[in-house]
Amino acid sequence: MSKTIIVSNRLPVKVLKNENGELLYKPSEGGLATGLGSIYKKGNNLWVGWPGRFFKNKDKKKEARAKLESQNMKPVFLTQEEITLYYEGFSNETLWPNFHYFNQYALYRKSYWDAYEKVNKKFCNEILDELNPGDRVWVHDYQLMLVPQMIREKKPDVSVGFFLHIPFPSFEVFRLLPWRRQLLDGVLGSDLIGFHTYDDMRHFLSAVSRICYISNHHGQIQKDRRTVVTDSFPIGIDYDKYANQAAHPDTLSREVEYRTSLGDQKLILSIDRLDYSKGIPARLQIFDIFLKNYPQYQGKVSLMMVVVPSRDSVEKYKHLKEEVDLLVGRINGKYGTVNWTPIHYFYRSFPIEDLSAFYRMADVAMVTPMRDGMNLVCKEYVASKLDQKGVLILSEMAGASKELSDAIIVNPNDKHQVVDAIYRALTMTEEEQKKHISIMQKTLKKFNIHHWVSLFLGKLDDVTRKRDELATKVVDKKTQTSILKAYQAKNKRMLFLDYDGTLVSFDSDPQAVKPGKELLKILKKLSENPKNQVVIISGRDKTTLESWLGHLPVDFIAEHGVWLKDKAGEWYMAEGLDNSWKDEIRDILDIYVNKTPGSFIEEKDYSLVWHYRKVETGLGELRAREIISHLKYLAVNMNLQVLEGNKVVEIKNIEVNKGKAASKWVSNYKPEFIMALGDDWTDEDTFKALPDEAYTIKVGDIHSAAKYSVESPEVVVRFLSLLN
Ligand code: GDG
Repeated sequence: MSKTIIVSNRLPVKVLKNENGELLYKPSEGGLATGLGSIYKKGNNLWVGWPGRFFKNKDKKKEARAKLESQNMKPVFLTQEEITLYYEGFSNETLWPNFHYFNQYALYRKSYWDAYEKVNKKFCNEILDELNPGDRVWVHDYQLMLVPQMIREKKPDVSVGFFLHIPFPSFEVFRLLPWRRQLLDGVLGSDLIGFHTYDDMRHFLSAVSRICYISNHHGQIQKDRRTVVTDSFPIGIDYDKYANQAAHPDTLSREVEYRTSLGDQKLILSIDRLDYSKGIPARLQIFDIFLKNYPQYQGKVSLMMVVVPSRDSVEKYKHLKEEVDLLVGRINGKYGTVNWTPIHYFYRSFPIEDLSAFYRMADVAMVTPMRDGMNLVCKEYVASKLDQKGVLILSEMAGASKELSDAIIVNPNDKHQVVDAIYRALTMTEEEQKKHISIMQKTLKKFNIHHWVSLFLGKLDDVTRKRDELATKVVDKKTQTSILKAYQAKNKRMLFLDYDGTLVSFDSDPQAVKPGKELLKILKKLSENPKNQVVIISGRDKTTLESWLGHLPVDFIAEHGVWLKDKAGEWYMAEGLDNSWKDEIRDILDIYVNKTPGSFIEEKDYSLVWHYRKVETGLGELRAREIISHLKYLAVNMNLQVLEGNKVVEIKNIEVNKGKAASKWVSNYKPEFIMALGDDWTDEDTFKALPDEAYTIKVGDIHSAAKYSVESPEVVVRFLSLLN
């Protein structure tokens, strides 16, 4: 039976040791562990990750492995050095600051990168040991970006999903990373890549287009003849867990206890892990300004600030801690009285019962990170408001702001805006509070963590199913034999062969791809066979085709069907063509050439082509859209077609089309066996125009109207050499 393997840096359980030296297994309370719990605990499914502890003692290691494996977890044991370089180093001192737009903190160290690659490989090897055909793997987060491609190389047929829990930065920031290409290639080994927001996905696609030179179509990327799908899946929380916890007697008694000691004060809550991305110092400065600008609230409102220790061995985090300590001390010293402490500051974590009591008590939650992939605290706050009284102030830089538009959305850099937001929150009527909280609760209840898991895995299954359907198109040994058999069984055969990209590979110099000896030998043998009629069907001009292949007994369809020639006859032009439109269209294209450096017009007998291969990425595409919309109505009236190709826009007579020409050949000669090979969008016309029984074969991309697909011109040539 096929299985699902979840992969993340950490297992959902932490291995600890008590005073007696016995191992303890502490489950994680995180949302991800809950959401994926229903998956990895089932059947022979598995969670692969680091158990959070270094093992020197072999027996203890063995013991931990056995215990974890009995609970469907497979540990990846890492050394102290690996954790220092791969996790604290590359993950948290290179990727984390870059992805959160704190590039000034990013360290580019080769030793970090080497360890990152090595540990990713280690994870991959552990996964490969468990993988069978038909299994699916779901890799999580920035620590493991190379794993998808490493798996793909060894097991091309498994289904791999990747989810990024932190933001994906804009291209201008991402490009700063020395290993940007390797990171993208690593993730592109996936079938499905998920992000929290559409903006993250957009940034990723832009980086792929600019760094790997692969464009996308509606978020789908074609890579190595595979489709990689990207989409946005905003993560949710375990809604019921937080709602139930808020109703639990333990929570209520803690709330009463804390409320009594706080007295009759309004409470603003702030909870974060210690991190510069969370904007903690700015939040303190904002509270300072608030108390100064709204002195009537001095003695009436307190900020309860929970900062959970994190990464405190890293220098930046130590400095941040000192900065926060200093600011808290300064503000409390400045405004505090015997009866009132402005900031209740806790540098530690709390059990969920306390956390839930804080959520219940807080009149306002201030979630103002400078950058956050999603942020779950704000969602947990909303879910805990059983009486729907409370106000959420939420940074627009948190992924959650895209869903929770009923919060007071602020820019955390605009301190005065946030100060006013606090005032607005403290003076908001209960009726308004309830209105906003209830709308947000409805969203969070529906889009909970279970919904997220099933959306992602459902989509991964869909994507893999489509991939497998397409894979049946690939000409394997069996298909090849059946095509050869059909070919040999008939005496009147017609073979349509496109030239560039089909018989020969592309070259930036179009004249450099003259047919070589080998290809000419194969074409000679094919065309001299009296049972065959070979038709070269190309967009190239007739002069070049004639000079390269004119000595062979082949037919020609040149310039996409403008010029035609039977093997024994002379060149003639397709009927009903007209050139009078060219001047007017050329004038329009000139406007775009003048405002787009690097673009140029190519003039063919019956078409005009605007090329933008050398134009800045993005600008060329924008101008192409502009040209297409400019010509939309004009083209119809002038009986022209506007076609978009690979970095070109081609305008030509509606009558000119490879498909029309191919149909004409078929109806004139009535072959018993038809085969057509082509690689680009102009060949799609041929594939569509030919009768159902024709063998149509697309070279390169697998998405096509053709019935079959082969990888490259080399494969085509090998295949043609088998036809006799
Ligand atoms: C990433 C992304 C994205 C906090 N203090 C205590 C405590 N917590 C819990 C909260 C919440 C979790 O920690 C923090 O969640 P975040 O979403 O803020 O951030 P991360 O999980 O660190 O990181 C983030 C997330 O992945 C999911 O994709 O949202 O943007 O950075 O659940 O409740 N829990 C307990 N005591 C505390 O003192 N028990």
